[in-house]
Amino acid sequence: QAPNDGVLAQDFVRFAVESGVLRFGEFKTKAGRMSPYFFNAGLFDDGAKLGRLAEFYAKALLASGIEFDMIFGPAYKGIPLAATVAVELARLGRNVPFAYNRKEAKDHGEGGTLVGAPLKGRVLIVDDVMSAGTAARESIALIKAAGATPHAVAIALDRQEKATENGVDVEHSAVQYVRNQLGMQVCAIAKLADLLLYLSKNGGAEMRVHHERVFAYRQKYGVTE
Ligand code: OMP
Repeated sequence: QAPNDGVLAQDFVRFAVESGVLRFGEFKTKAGRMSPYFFNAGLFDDGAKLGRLAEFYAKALLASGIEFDMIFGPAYKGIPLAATVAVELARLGRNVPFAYNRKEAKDHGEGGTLVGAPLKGRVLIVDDVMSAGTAARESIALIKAAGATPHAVAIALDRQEKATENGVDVEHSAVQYVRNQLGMQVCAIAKLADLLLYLSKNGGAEMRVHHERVFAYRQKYGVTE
């Protein structure tokens, strides 16, 4: 991990909380857990916020040293993310091809489900959040089917919680599975541990309550790093 990771992660958590993208309350996750926090990347909903978000991804990626030949954005939420990250990387001097998929196959015009550059070489998947890893598995299968190599994943937030397999909690997180079992590299701008650090450092009674709840959630569903 690059030495500036901690600073970038803290800046990012602050940005997400202040933009109202990272919220506190009671939310049901895709895996059916009641979570005291939720990160909704769809709320980076204007040009300035989206541009800043892309800057965080690009900086985290460059600091990670991960090598890749192209970028893939899984439909739907991954599409604007991957597109803006590709633009930002080009701005920083690292221009790479970019592709995304449709959820529905098109039977006229150009046809198929893939749009953009042909999938080949080491592909970097850009997505929002990884919890149980369902979304990542779908992208990996799609990239393999196209004859390319799913090489790395970039996400904004690693929730660091137990993955589920056939509805049952397992001991590892989705990110750990992708790293250790699939041998892929993962770059997360921030993770649950960074959120807890932010909540513990940024005083105020309200933040203390959030910290307690998020901490209790990690005790129940979290994994060790
Ligand atoms: P997995 O596909 O199970 O890894 O869950 C990731 C997806 O969960 C994301 O792509 C979102 O649709 C959703 N999600 C969030 O966006 N933010 C969260 O904080 C938590 C989830 C979630 O449902 O787990």
